[in-house]
Amino acid sequence: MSNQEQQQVLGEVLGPLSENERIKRESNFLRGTISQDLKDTITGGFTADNFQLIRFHGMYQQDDRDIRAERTKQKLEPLHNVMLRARMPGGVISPEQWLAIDKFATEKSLYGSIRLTTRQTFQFHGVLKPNIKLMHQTLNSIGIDSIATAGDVNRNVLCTSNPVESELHQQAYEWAAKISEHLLPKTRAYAEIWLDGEKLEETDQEPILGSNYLPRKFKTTVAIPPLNDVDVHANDLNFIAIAENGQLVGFNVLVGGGLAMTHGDKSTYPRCADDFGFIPLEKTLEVAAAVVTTQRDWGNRSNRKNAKTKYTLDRVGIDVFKAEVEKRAGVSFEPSKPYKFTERGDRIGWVEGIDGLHHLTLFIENGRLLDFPDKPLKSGVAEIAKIHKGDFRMTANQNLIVAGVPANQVNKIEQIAREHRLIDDGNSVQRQNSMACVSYPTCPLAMAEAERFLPEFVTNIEEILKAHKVPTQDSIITRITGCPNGCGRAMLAEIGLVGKAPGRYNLHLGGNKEGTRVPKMYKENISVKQILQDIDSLVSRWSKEREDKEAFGDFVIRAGVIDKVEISKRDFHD
Ligand code: SRM
Ligand code: SF4
Repeated sequence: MSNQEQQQVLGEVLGPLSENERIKRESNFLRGTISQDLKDTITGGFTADNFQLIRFHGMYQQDDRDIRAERTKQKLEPLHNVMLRARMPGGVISPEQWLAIDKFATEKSLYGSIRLTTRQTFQFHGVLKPNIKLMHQTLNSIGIDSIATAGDVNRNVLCTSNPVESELHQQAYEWAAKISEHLLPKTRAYAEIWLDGEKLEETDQEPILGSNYLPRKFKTTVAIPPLNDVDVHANDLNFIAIAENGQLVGFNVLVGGGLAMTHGDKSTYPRCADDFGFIPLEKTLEVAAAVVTTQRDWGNRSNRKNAKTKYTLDRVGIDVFKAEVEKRAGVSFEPSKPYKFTERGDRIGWVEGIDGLHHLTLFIENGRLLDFPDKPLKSGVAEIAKIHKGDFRMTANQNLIVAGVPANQVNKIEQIAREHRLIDDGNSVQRQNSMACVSYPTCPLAMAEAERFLPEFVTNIEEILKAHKVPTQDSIITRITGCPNGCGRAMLAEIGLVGKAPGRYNLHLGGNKEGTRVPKMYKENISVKQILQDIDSLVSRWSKEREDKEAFGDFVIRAGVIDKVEISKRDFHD
């Protein structure tokens, strides 16, 4: 049944299909005319539909917004380049792969950085057209691709990072990789265009995604309680690992999370995922495919702002959606098995795994790995990669784990990390629990600074906490996002700033430590000075009135400063 027929069955016709639907339909399974565009030396950019289609191949066309006006004045086109986002299920990368991506970023990108993202992978920023094919071929030579890390498909599958409980982590990671493979586009377009793959006679087939792909981006995680380091409620589909005697036996399935909204549009809102119930391990791939195909067929293809799974659930009803998934997967969800998330951030520093290996989580502020004048972070990781025998794990909080270190290498790796300021004892717990999206200068959608503003903002928060004598081990999960798309996951923070205009943000309060509650808007479109004044007076009250170890996000709700968001559709905007 087509999407429109399905919508009629559900009693609704949602309007004419969006332009993106035409682009996908006419793309010949995501090929478009990308190959021709690549040879066009008149422009550094991609033209017409290809601008959108390269996203399905893991790239976005960008330009440096800091120099855009100056180039326009000089009658030059913007300095078009691409940002590439790699596919790294579970964020696992070997030292050999690391050294190769480090070399490419240094030699062939405009910024020279490796940017760890909030979805456990890395991005190159600023790759010019003549280097794009080389980039894909370099990645391919080390077993990395960027298929489906953007566009209307299932994105990079996340998995809880820290391999302390090694066996369970290994099993969960293997499922993340299997789910990623299962839901991946099957078109040969990527191989043909970037890797000069052979053109086959037979037509491509997309049994799960369909020839029109999904109505919108789709995000999946595998989480291992009690850690919610992947922030499940930002995702369409989540598999919560349930273990018995240290062995994975199945998953609780959570559907319909997502954080984006549009300023001034009340039909959009951040939303936590709903619990569908427990499934045994052997049903995992069927359930993943059933959720994806239900969203594929029922998602809104007319209005992209209401197209994600969270809106489909609220439109058709959670029970109707769940029943359809059960039918398609041939499964009945059992009642969810008990589990509890207790924390979110990464455990910075060393931990010893049950297998006796050691794991070092490095705090990388904003995920930006670059050689800063006083902090040669990128070189530091490369030096570690030269001697490290385990692997690296990128976390969903933009940090990096040096995983699987034998006892006799701990001191050496620690020494390198300290020499390059990858370990800095001066970083407060507050700083380690703060995060921002990329925003300026590369993000075309940015409305206010985020990554470049975060360090200074955190210093201000640290001063406020100190002035009110908040114990140093206590912190407030603080996140900044340069626009309401929410890439820095401010919509699951205790204090969330959402960019409105340069120097102005909406201030949200009331998320919790576990990441299971969306914060509500406290004040709209206010200056940084006003934000700091408000936080100062609220922290002052919190320090005096908090109960026992009450967290800031819980306090502001109990004290009546802000209302609790229980059901987003009902509570978020009221
Ligand atoms: Fe994002 C678009 C960066 C995680 C919601 N995001 C973008 C783009 C590509 C801008 C664009 O469309 O041209 C940004 C590129 C900036 C740059 O220069 O690098 C961008 N998003 C990022 C990253 C790099 C932020 C970071 O600081 O780490 C994250 C990359 C993740 C990855 O590796 O795949 C990133 N984006 C997120 C998250 C958080 C998450 O998934 O945990 C969200 C909110 C969760 C969600 O999806 O609801 C998020 N990004 C968006 C949206 C809004 C989607 C929507 O539902 O409407 C957009 C805009 C869009 O899709 O139209 C967007
Ligand atoms: Fe860009 Fe907005 Fe995402 Fe920040 S939240 S990276 S400004 S799209």
